[in-house]
Amino acid sequence: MSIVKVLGLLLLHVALVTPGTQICKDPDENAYSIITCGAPGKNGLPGMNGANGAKGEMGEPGLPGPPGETGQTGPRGEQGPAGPKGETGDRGASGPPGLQGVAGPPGAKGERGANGETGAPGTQGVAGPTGPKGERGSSGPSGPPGPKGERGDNAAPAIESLKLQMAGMDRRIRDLQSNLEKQAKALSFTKEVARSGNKFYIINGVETTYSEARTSCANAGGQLAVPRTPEENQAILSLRKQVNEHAFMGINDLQKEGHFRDLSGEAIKYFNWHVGEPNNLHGNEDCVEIRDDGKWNDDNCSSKRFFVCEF
Ligand code: MAN
Ligand code: CA
Ligand code: CA
Repeated sequence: MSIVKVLGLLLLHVALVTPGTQICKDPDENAYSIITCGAPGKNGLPGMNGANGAKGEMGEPGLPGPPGETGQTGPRGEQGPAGPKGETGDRGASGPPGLQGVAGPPGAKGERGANGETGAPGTQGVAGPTGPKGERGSSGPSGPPGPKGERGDNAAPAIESLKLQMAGMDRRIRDLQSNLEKQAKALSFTKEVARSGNKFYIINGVETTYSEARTSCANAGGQLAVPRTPEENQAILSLRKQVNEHAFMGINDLQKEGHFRDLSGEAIKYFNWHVGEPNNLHGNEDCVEIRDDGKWNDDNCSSKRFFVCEF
């Protein structure tokens, strides 16, 4: 509470105890005035100075003042810590040569050297066993003519004799030739003989087993016929037609099933099998026969058949 207010309240207390005074409040000044309700009094003496007010609040800090003057140089500080290690300097010049070192340990064994030069020939070895007889060499060149022989006997009679002999042989050959031509014509006259090239085929009209047929042909100086070409097959067929039955030929697979060979054991190269043949029916057909159409069939070797021989 301000000092003015305190003074006001004091005056009010006096007024309340003084008759003829009234306390009036000034609304603008929010203060109390003492109004004399009697005759106007004289102005009083000016009051005494009031006591000092309370200390005000601390103001804002002022602006910084100007820099002071440079002080005196301070004493020398203590030595600082060691700085970082510098970079490696340039390499120095070579020093003087050192003393000679001690000899090192022996090195590893070297590689094998090149072959030496050929030595002098050794002494002759013992002769080896006799080798096999070599093949006969080719004929050498003709030798020089021998010395002239002594004069012989007169050759004229011997030559005359030879001439006579040769003339006789000529006659015999001509007779044989004409005889053969006659026989060939006679054979061609029969239906049981056929010819293809230099081969004659003959059928004798006998039925027998394959084995006996083979023997019969051989005994006659021929063999069971083996057609090697369609022409020869045709010649054999012409004979088979004379008997109107199948006829054995010199082909079989007796040695190995399915491998048909001629009587010398050679595999045949010309075939004329009927469709479906050879079928080795019942597992028992190893001998070849020629059918009425010229085609071939394998049949049982024990069957009795006509057969054709070739000469
Ligand atoms: C008969 C025999 C056989 C032949 C057959 C064909 O059975 O001649 O060899 O394979 O006929 O049908
Ligand atoms: Ca067979
Ligand atoms: Ca058959």
